[in-house]
Amino acid sequence: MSGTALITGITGQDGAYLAKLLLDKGYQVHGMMRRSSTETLERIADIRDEITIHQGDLLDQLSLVRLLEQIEPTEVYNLAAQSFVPTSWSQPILTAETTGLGVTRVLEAIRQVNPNIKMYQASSSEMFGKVQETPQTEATPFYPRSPYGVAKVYGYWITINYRESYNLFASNGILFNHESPLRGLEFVTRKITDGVARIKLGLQKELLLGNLDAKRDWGFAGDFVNAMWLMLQANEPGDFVVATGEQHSVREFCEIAFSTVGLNLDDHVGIDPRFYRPAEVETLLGNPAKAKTELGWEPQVTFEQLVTMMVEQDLKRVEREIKLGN
Ligand code: NAP
Ligand code: G4F
Repeated sequence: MSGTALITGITGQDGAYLAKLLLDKGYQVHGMMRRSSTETLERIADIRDEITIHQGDLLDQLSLVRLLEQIEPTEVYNLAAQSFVPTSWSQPILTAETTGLGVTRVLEAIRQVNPNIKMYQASSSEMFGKVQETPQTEATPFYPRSPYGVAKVYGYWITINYRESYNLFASNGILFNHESPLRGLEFVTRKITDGVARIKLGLQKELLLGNLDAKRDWGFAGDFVNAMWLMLQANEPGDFVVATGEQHSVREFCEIAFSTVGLNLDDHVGIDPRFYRPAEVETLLGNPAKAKTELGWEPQVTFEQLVTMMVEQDLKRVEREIKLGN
């Protein structure tokens, strides 16, 4: 029997993929979005009529309590966050309030309104930061390297604390980087595929990036949201690494992206130190063995398929924009 789900952060990349997945499974899907003076529903435009959108904010406790009372969800997916690592240095307090304390606000609202609601917390591989072992598992100690990473460590532990203190069904997904054509343009993968499309179609000549040697375990967002759902269907709550188990550098991502359209990265990529970070996470590689064994989860899309999919979608979008004169 399907249930009623509330997704915070429904306007984001993962919110869009998760909403589609839950609709396919027969859920009633509700999304929370913060008030904005401009429209932010672009990623969920195609399912807008099948979901219910409510205004609320992770910074506002009462809005969360009211939503839970009104919607009566069986599952809450807390995806909302200030999620861009560089912004966490320029706005560390906001990041702590949203990405860190926001988790407590959701947990408190659940505890107060209905402690039987199951909760998914969007924890992150950024918590491993300056990695203490490779590959990273659920047992690897954290060493966050940004205000974002520190806020996510807080969110992780407060989720476990509410699970242990109040017996809530609350699970952490420790998700490694996951991307898609819906990824924000400021993240490196989408910045590259958008840049490749614009260079191929003659709109720009150069793509300026930061650290090309950084390595990430990149997967496809559509695969990763399935792991979120599986965590809330398990018999017991828990904490799970969700990753592909394969690592690539930013340079390798560029190489494949440029070669997809018959271009060479050396002719177009420049380095701009403005994109270096005060403290870098040089390498991340996850071991998803627990998710595979206990949840039966495995990624479906390969790294090469992911890069190609993103380049092709950006080419189509930029071509459309050119035709429309944007
Ligand atoms: P995203 O595209 O940046 O989406 C973030 C969402 O949070 C947006 O809907 C945003 O709304 C919303 N939001 C921000 N501040 C809010 C507030 N104060 N109140 C309510 N909503 C707020 O992020 P994503 O890639 O989908 O990631 C989803 C979650 O997973 C995040 O918590 C992220 O930190 C975490 N995560 C992501 C990855 C990854 O590789 N993608 C990996 C590990 C963990 P607006 O549209 O109004 O900005
Ligand atoms: O794409 P990024 O900005 O993602 P980052 O910092 O790994 O964070 C993402 O993944 C986390 C999971 O580990 C999430 F929790 C988080 O919310 C977010 O989704 O940067 C990836 C790497 C970094 O090492 C960065 O230094 O790419 C390097 N990079 C090189 N040039 C660049 C650039 N990053 C960006 N954003 N822009 C560049 O020009």
